Amino acid sequence: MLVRVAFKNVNLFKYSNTLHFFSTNSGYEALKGRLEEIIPVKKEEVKELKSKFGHVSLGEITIEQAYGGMRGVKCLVTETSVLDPLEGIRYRGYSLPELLNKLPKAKGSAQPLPESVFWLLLTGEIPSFSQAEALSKEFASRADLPAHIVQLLNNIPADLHPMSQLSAAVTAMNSESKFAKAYAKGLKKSEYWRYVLDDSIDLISKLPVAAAMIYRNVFKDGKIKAVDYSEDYAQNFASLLGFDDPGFTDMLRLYLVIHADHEGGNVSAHTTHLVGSALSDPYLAYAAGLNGLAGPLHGLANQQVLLWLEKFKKLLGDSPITKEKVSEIVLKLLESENVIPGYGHAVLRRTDPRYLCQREFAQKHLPDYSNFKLVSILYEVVPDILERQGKARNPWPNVDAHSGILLQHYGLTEPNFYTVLFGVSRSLGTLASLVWDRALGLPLERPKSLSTEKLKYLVTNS
Ligand code: CMX
Repeated sequence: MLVRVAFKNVNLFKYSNTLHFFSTNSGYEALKGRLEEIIPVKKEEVKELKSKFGHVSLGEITIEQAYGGMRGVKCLVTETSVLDPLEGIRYRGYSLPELLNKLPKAKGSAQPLPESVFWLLLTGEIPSFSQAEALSKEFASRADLPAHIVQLLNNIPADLHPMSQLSAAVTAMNSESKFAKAYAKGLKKSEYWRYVLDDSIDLISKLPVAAAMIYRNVFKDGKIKAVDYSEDYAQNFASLLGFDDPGFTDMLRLYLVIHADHEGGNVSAHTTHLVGSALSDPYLAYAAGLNGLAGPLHGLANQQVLLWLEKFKKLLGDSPITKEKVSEIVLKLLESENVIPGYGHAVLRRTDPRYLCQREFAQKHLPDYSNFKLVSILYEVVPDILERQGKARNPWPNVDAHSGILLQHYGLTEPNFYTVLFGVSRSLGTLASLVWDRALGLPLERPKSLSTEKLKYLVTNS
């Protein structure tokens, strides 16, 4: 039976019989089953590590670090990925080039299925194609938004930033939290992770629909297609946004894979972990993470890069692009702007491999695109300038220096939507970590703070 749910500006269709079929099917059961085997083993490992080596110091913390954003302070445990300053991110031990090679690919595509990243981050294992495909179906089957979220997104001011709209929608989705409901009734601590997993899968499933509604409402005609239960996550996301070019979908797959996780200390991951530690449900925890991602020094940098490139082009005018001219304009912009967006990183000390994956994609699919040529010449010029300026510890480009121009090439030309795409992808890593936080029974996070007065007292009395 075809049930048509009509909302202001939106047409959502759902096949109730298909929904029933997939709700008993089981990307979810398969993933939960595997975690039921893995979690007790890991818990034992952690118990032994703590009992034998719990006293081992991970290093001193200096006053400089306390004032300096806690750079380099090793005080968090995140199972899903580890970031090396020189080598870049490894998801469960795999570098990005390894992952692009090993993860199951979408049918007829050279790019991996982002759903396989969720499986990997949760279990530490590369899933088979059929395991990833079961997750595609699971995500599609849970994609419908509750009516009050549709209403909220249709009534929210269209000029509110898309990230604020997404964060508001995710916060309000906590009406659906199975964790919050079970907790209110009384839930054993050892059971927390199951509900957090269930909520996380629901949220990951619904994010593309919420994001696409925001895109279609703010920038297009407010109409949105139906989710296709036979398609994978990125294919559905692309068509909900209104793109039918297979090149766009492939680029989106790459985008969703490389933005998914960046260990635990970055603002979005750390915030999700911190808020989740208060046993706020996954919706509330991830909405907090999204609010952090919306800052210009973090995820919003992908929007800022495009705005910066526009200013650059205005100053360039009709002049030919030479290294000398590019240098001159970059220096001029540095005088008026605090930072060159897309360059530098709090941990990385070389070019971000996420940048390099996108560069490789562009070299293959859009080598003659003018914006790609511009980004490439900036890559030759900006690091020298930042090095000569002598402030930035890392003069090399990060992920955000490249992503916007890929989106521009395929026709997604609205920069203030870019961080929303980052927000959909980052859910895969932060929510996988949240499941592990609860599986390992990590407590409320509550570090100690000191005042300047207290620090002065400590140094003069030590
Ligand atoms: N352009 C100009 N100056 C820069 C710079 C850049 N791209 N990156 C760092 N600096 C400056 C800092 O502003 C700081 O200056 P002050 O001492 O005057 O405050 C100095 O160099 C030292 O900073 P740092 O130790 O190298 O960098 P941090 O660890 O403090 O910050 C980051 C890292 C990413 C916030 C910073 O490099 C930056 O602002 N980059 C531009 C914004 C950006 O691309 N953010 C996205 C990061 C990736 C992501 O999370 O999505």
